[in-house]
Amino acid sequence: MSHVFPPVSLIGVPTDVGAGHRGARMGPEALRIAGLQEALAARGVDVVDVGNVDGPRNPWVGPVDGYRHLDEVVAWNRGLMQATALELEKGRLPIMLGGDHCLAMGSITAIARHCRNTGKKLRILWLDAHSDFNTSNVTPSGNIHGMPVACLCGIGPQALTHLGGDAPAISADMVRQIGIRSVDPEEKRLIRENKVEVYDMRYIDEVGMKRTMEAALAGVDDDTHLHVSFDVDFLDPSIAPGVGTTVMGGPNYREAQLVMEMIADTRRMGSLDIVELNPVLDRRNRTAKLAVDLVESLFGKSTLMRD
Ligand code: 6HN
Ligand code: MN
Ligand code: MN
Ligand code: MN
Repeated sequence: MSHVFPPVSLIGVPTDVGAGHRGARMGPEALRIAGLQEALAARGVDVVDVGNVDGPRNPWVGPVDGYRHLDEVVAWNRGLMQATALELEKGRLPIMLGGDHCLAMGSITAIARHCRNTGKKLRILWLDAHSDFNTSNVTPSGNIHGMPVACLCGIGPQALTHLGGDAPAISADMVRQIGIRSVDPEEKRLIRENKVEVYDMRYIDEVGMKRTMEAALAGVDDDTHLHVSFDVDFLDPSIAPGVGTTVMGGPNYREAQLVMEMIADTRRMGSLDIVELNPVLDRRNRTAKLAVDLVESLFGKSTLMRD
Protein backbone atom coordinates (compact mmCIF):
# COMPACT_ATOMS: atom_id res chain seq x y z
CA MET A 1 0.00 0.00 0.00
CA SER A 2 1.29 3.38 -0.91
CA HIS A 3 1.61 5.76 2.02
CA VAL A 4 0.20 9.27 1.83
CA PHE A 5 3.03 11.73 2.31
CA PRO A 6 2.53 15.31 3.42
CA PRO A 7 2.42 17.97 0.72
CA VAL A 8 5.88 18.96 -0.47
CA SER A 9 7.41 22.34 -1.34
CA LEU A 10 10.56 22.50 -3.43
CA ILE A 11 12.76 25.47 -2.46
CA GLY A 12 15.68 26.25 -4.78
CA VAL A 13 18.79 27.54 -3.01
CA PRO A 14 21.28 28.41 -5.76
CA THR A 15 24.31 29.16 -3.60
CA ASP A 16 27.92 28.15 -3.89
CA VAL A 17 29.31 30.85 -1.63
CA GLY A 18 30.12 28.24 1.03
CA ALA A 19 32.01 25.90 -1.29
CA GLY A 20 35.52 25.67 -2.69
CA HIS A 21 34.33 25.13 -6.26
CA ARG A 22 31.81 27.20 -8.17
CA GLY A 23 28.86 25.44 -9.81
CA ALA A 24 26.65 24.15 -6.99
CA ARG A 25 24.56 27.27 -7.64
CA MET A 26 23.34 25.39 -10.74
CA GLY A 27 22.20 22.44 -8.62
CA PRO A 28 18.53 23.48 -8.28
CA GLU A 29 18.08 23.73 -12.05
CA ALA A 30 19.81 20.39 -12.61
CA LEU A 31 17.44 18.72 -10.13
CA ARG A 32 14.46 20.33 -11.84
CA ILE A 33 15.66 19.22 -15.26
CA ALA A 34 16.18 15.69 -13.90
CA GLY A 35 12.44 15.71 -13.17
CA LEU A 36 12.23 15.88 -9.38
CA GLN A 37 8.81 17.51 -9.25
CA GLU A 38 7.36 15.17 -11.88
CA ALA A 39 8.79 12.10 -10.12
CA LEU A 40 7.16 13.06 -6.81
CA ALA A 41 3.89 13.95 -8.51
CA ALA A 42 3.91 10.53 -10.19
CA ARG A 43 4.10 8.98 -6.71
CA GLY A 44 0.92 10.79 -5.76
CA VAL A 45 2.66 13.50 -3.74
CA ASP A 46 1.14 17.00 -3.77
CA VAL A 47 4.23 18.98 -4.78
CA VAL A 48 4.76 22.64 -5.62
CA ASP A 49 7.94 24.37 -6.68
CA VAL A 50 8.08 27.70 -4.84
CA GLY A 51 11.06 28.86 -6.91
CA ASN A 52 14.43 30.05 -5.69
CA VAL A 53 15.54 31.88 -2.58
CA ASP A 54 17.57 34.93 -3.54
CA GLY A 55 21.01 35.81 -2.26
CA PRO A 56 24.26 37.61 -3.03
CA ARG A 57 26.50 36.58 -5.89
CA ASN A 58 29.69 34.66 -5.25
CA PRO A 59 32.52 37.21 -4.87
CA TRP A 60 35.10 34.39 -5.24
CA VAL A 61 37.66 35.82 -2.84
CA GLY A 62 39.84 34.19 -0.18
CA PRO A 63 39.13 33.61 3.51
CA VAL A 64 39.09 36.50 5.99
CA ASP A 65 39.78 35.51 9.62
CA GLY A 66 39.21 31.87 8.70
CA TYR A 67 35.91 32.36 6.86
CA ARG A 68 35.35 32.60 3.15
CA HIS A 69 32.37 34.75 2.09
CA LEU A 70 30.93 34.96 5.62
CA ASP A 71 28.59 37.89 4.88
CA GLU A 72 27.24 36.17 1.79
CA VAL A 73 26.71 32.89 3.66
CA VAL A 74 24.79 34.75 6.38
CA ALA A 75 22.58 36.52 3.82
CA TRP A 76 21.70 33.29 1.98
CA ASN A 77 20.87 31.53 5.21
CA ARG A 78 18.66 34.32 6.53
CA GLY A 79 16.61 34.13 3.35
CA LEU A 80 16.39 30.35 3.41
CA MET A 81 15.47 30.25 7.10
CA GLN A 82 12.43 32.43 6.36
CA ALA A 83 11.44 30.45 3.29
CA THR A 84 11.71 27.16 5.20
CA ALA A 85 9.68 28.47 8.15
CA LEU A 86 6.93 29.64 5.79
CA GLU A 87 6.50 26.19 4.23
CA LEU A 88 6.63 24.41 7.62
CA GLU A 89 3.93 26.73 8.96
CA LYS A 90 1.72 25.70 6.05
CA GLY A 91 2.16 22.07 7.11
CA ARG A 92 4.29 21.29 4.08
CA LEU A 93 7.46 19.21 3.84
CA PRO A 94 10.22 21.46 2.49
CA ILE A 95 12.85 20.02 0.15
CA MET A 96 15.86 22.29 -0.23
CA LEU A 97 17.40 22.06 -3.69
CA GLY A 98 21.02 23.07 -3.14
CA GLY A 99 23.27 24.65 -3.37
CA ASP A 100 26.26 24.02 -1.14
CA HIS A 101 25.94 22.53 2.33
CA CYS A 102 26.20 25.87 4.14
CA LEU A 103 22.45 26.15 3.44
CA ALA A 104 21.72 23.53 6.12
CA MET A 105 22.23 26.24 8.74
CA GLY A 106 19.24 28.19 7.46
CA SER A 107 17.01 25.19 6.86
CA ILE A 108 17.79 23.39 10.11
CA THR A 109 17.58 26.54 12.25
CA ALA A 110 14.01 27.01 10.98
CA ILE A 111 13.20 23.31 11.39
CA ALA A 112 14.54 23.22 14.96
CA ARG A 113 12.38 26.19 15.90
CA HIS A 114 9.35 24.57 14.26
CA CYS A 115 9.99 21.46 16.36
CA ARG A 116 10.24 23.47 19.57
CA ASN A 117 6.97 25.25 18.73
CA THR A 118 5.12 22.03 17.91
CA GLY A 119 6.61 19.87 20.67
CA LYS A 120 8.35 17.49 18.26
CA LYS A 121 11.66 15.78 18.84
CA LEU A 122 14.17 16.54 16.12
CA ARG A 123 16.42 13.86 14.65
CA ILE A 124 18.88 14.88 11.94
CA LEU A 125 20.41 12.32 9.60
CA TRP A 126 23.56 13.83 8.12
CA LEU A 127 24.39 11.74 5.03
CA ASP A 128 27.85 12.90 3.98
CA ALA A 129 31.45 11.91 3.31
CA HIS A 130 32.39 14.77 5.68
CA SER A 131 31.50 15.74 9.23
CA ASP A 132 31.16 19.46 8.43
CA PHE A 133 32.24 20.32 11.99
CA ASN A 134 35.12 22.71 11.31
CA THR A 135 35.69 26.09 12.94
CA SER A 136 37.61 29.12 11.71
CA ASN A 137 40.60 28.04 13.83
CA VAL A 138 40.91 24.55 12.42
CA THR A 139 39.46 24.70 8.89
CA PRO A 140 41.96 23.77 6.18
CA SER A 141 40.04 25.79 3.58
CA GLY A 142 37.94 28.53 5.18
CA ASN A 143 35.00 27.12 3.22
CA ILE A 144 31.89 27.45 5.36
CA HIS A 145 30.21 24.36 3.87
CA GLY A 146 32.69 22.49 6.08
CA MET A 147 31.24 24.15 9.23
CA PRO A 148 27.42 23.94 9.37
CA VAL A 149 27.09 21.21 12.02
CA ALA A 150 29.44 23.05 14.39
CA CYS A 151 27.58 26.35 13.84
CA LEU A 152 24.20 24.70 14.45
CA CYS A 153 25.62 23.30 17.72
CA GLY A 154 26.61 26.83 18.73
CA ILE A 155 30.28 26.73 17.74
CA GLY A 156 31.08 29.40 15.16
CA PRO A 157 30.61 33.06 14.36
CA GLN A 158 27.76 34.82 16.16
CA ALA A 159 26.02 35.71 12.87
CA LEU A 160 25.66 32.01 12.02
CA THR A 161 25.19 30.46 15.47
CA HIS A 162 22.44 32.99 16.27
CA LEU A 163 20.63 32.93 12.91
CA GLY A 164 17.39 32.04 14.70
CA GLY A 165 17.93 34.42 17.63
CA ASP A 166 19.00 31.91 20.27
CA ALA A 167 21.99 29.60 20.23
CA PRO A 168 22.55 26.77 19.92
CA ALA A 169 19.91 25.97 17.33
CA ILE A 170 20.28 22.24 18.01
CA SER A 171 22.15 19.94 20.37
CA ALA A 172 24.69 17.46 19.08
CA ASP A 173 22.66 14.52 20.39
CA MET A 174 20.03 15.19 17.70
CA VAL A 175 22.55 14.37 14.95
CA ARG A 176 23.49 11.02 13.40
CA GLN A 177 26.22 11.18 10.76
CA ILE A 178 26.34 8.38 8.19
CA GLY A 179 28.88 7.60 5.46
CA ILE A 180 31.68 9.69 6.95
CA ARG A 181 35.17 9.06 5.54
CA SER A 182 36.95 12.43 5.47
CA VAL A 183 37.41 14.34 8.72
CA ASP A 184 40.18 16.89 9.29
CA PRO A 185 42.46 16.18 12.29
CA GLU A 186 41.24 18.96 14.59
CA GLU A 187 37.69 18.46 13.36
CA LYS A 188 37.95 14.89 14.65
CA ARG A 189 38.76 16.21 18.11
CA LEU A 190 35.73 18.53 18.03
CA ILE A 191 33.45 15.70 16.91
CA ARG A 192 34.63 13.62 19.87
CA GLU A 193 34.40 16.48 22.36
CA ASN A 194 30.86 17.22 21.31
CA LYS A 195 29.91 13.53 21.26
CA VAL A 196 28.40 13.56 17.78
CA GLU A 197 27.17 10.05 16.88
CA VAL A 198 29.11 9.07 13.77
CA TYR A 199 28.55 5.96 11.65
CA ASP A 200 31.63 6.13 9.48
CA MET A 201 32.46 3.89 6.51
CA ARG A 202 34.51 1.58 8.72
CA TYR A 203 31.42 1.02 10.85
CA ILE A 204 29.24 0.46 7.77
CA ASP A 205 31.80 -1.99 6.33
CA GLU A 206 31.87 -4.01 9.53
CA VAL A 207 28.23 -3.90 10.56
CA GLY A 208 26.41 -3.45 7.24
CA MET A 209 24.04 -0.71 6.14
CA LYS A 210 20.88 -2.30 7.54
CA ARG A 211 22.14 -2.40 11.11
CA THR A 212 23.75 1.02 10.70
CA MET A 213 20.42 2.53 9.77
CA GLU A 214 18.63 0.71 12.56
CA ALA A 215 21.08 2.25 15.01
CA ALA A 216 20.82 5.73 13.48
CA LEU A 217 17.02 5.58 13.54
CA ALA A 218 16.72 4.07 17.03
CA GLY A 219 14.29 6.06 19.16
CA VAL A 220 12.50 7.68 16.21
CA ASP A 221 8.79 7.59 17.09
CA ASP A 222 5.47 9.25 16.24
CA ASP A 223 6.62 12.49 17.90
CA THR A 224 9.82 12.74 15.88
CA HIS A 225 10.48 15.14 13.03
CA LEU A 226 13.15 13.48 10.91
CA HIS A 227 15.31 15.85 8.89
CA VAL A 228 17.57 14.39 6.21
CA SER A 229 20.56 16.46 5.14
CA PHE A 230 21.73 14.63 2.02
CA ASP A 231 25.13 15.74 0.78
CA VAL A 232 25.50 14.05 -2.61
CA ASP A 233 29.19 13.37 -1.86
CA PHE A 234 27.86 10.76 0.61
CA LEU A 235 27.61 8.49 -2.44
CA ASP A 236 30.58 6.73 -3.96
CA PRO A 237 32.06 9.00 -6.67
CA SER A 238 31.84 6.16 -9.21
CA ILE A 239 28.07 6.61 -9.22
CA ALA A 240 27.94 10.32 -8.27
CA PRO A 241 30.70 12.28 -10.01
CA GLY A 242 28.89 15.64 -9.96
CA VAL A 243 30.26 17.01 -6.68
CA GLY A 244 33.20 19.25 -5.78
CA THR A 245 34.59 17.25 -2.87
CA THR A 246 34.50 13.60 -3.90
CA VAL A 247 35.96 11.00 -1.52
CA MET A 248 36.53 7.39 -2.56
CA GLY A 249 34.84 4.54 -0.77
CA GLY A 250 31.27 5.72 -0.26
CA PRO A 251 28.03 3.74 -0.25
CA ASN A 252 27.18 2.01 -3.52
CA TYR A 253 23.85 2.23 -5.34
CA ARG A 254 22.12 -0.54 -3.41
CA GLU A 255 23.38 0.66 -0.04
CA ALA A 256 22.15 4.17 -0.81
CA GLN A 257 18.76 2.83 -1.85
CA LEU A 258 18.50 0.89 1.39
CA VAL A 259 19.27 4.05 3.39
CA MET A 260 16.45 5.89 1.65
CA GLU A 261 14.00 2.99 1.88
CA MET A 262 14.60 2.58 5.60
CA ILE A 263 14.04 6.31 6.13
CA ALA A 264 10.80 6.06 4.11
CA ASP A 265 9.67 3.13 6.27
CA THR A 266 9.75 5.35 9.39
CA ARG A 267 7.11 7.66 7.82
CA ARG A 268 8.67 10.43 9.87
CA MET A 269 10.67 12.46 7.34
CA GLY A 270 9.54 16.07 7.70
CA SER A 271 12.18 17.91 5.66
CA LEU A 272 15.10 17.26 3.32
CA ASP A 273 18.21 19.08 2.06
CA ILE A 274 19.76 17.89 -1.23
CA VAL A 275 23.15 19.60 -1.38
CA GLU A 276 26.52 19.87 -3.08
CA LEU A 277 25.33 18.73 -6.51
CA ASN A 278 27.63 20.50 -8.97
CA PRO A 279 26.41 20.20 -12.57
CA VAL A 280 29.67 21.65 -13.90
CA LEU A 281 31.44 18.51 -12.71
CA ASP A 282 28.66 16.07 -13.65
CA ARG A 283 28.28 13.92 -16.74
CA ARG A 284 25.01 14.25 -18.64
CA ASN A 285 23.17 15.18 -15.42
CA ARG A 286 23.80 11.68 -14.14
CA THR A 287 24.25 12.66 -10.49
CA ALA A 288 21.09 14.78 -10.53
CA LYS A 289 19.14 11.85 -11.99
CA LEU A 290 20.53 9.56 -9.30
CA ALA A 291 19.50 12.07 -6.63
CA VAL A 292 15.96 12.07 -8.03
CA ASP A 293 15.93 8.26 -8.07
CA LEU A 294 16.98 8.22 -4.40
CA VAL A 295 14.41 10.84 -3.44
CA GLU A 296 11.73 8.63 -5.01
CA SER A 297 12.84 5.93 -2.58
CA LEU A 298 12.61 8.42 0.28
CA PHE A 299 8.98 8.80 -0.76
CA GLY A 300 8.27 5.10 -0.63
CA LYS A 301 9.24 3.80 -4.05
CA SER A 302 10.74 0.42 -3.35
CA THR A 303 12.69 -1.61 -5.85
CA LEU A 304 11.76 -4.65 -3.78
CA MET A 305 8.12 -4.26 -4.80
CA ARG A 306 6.94 -3.59 -1.28
CA ASP A 307 5.20 -0.34 -2.14
N1 6HN B 1 30.92 19.50 2.26
N2 6HN B 1 36.57 19.25 5.54
C1 6HN B 1 36.79 19.98 4.30
C2 6HN B 1 36.81 21.48 4.59
O1 6HN B 1 37.24 22.24 3.71
O2 6HN B 1 36.38 21.89 5.66
C3 6HN B 1 35.75 19.62 3.25
C4 6HN B 1 34.37 20.06 3.59
C5 6HN B 1 33.33 19.59 2.60
C6 6HN B 1 31.99 20.14 2.94
O3 6HN B 1 31.16 18.66 1.38
O4 6HN B 1 29.72 19.83 2.52
MN1 MN C 1 30.50 16.41 1.96
MN1 MN D 1 28.49 18.30 3.61
MN1 MN E 1 6.10 19.35 11.15
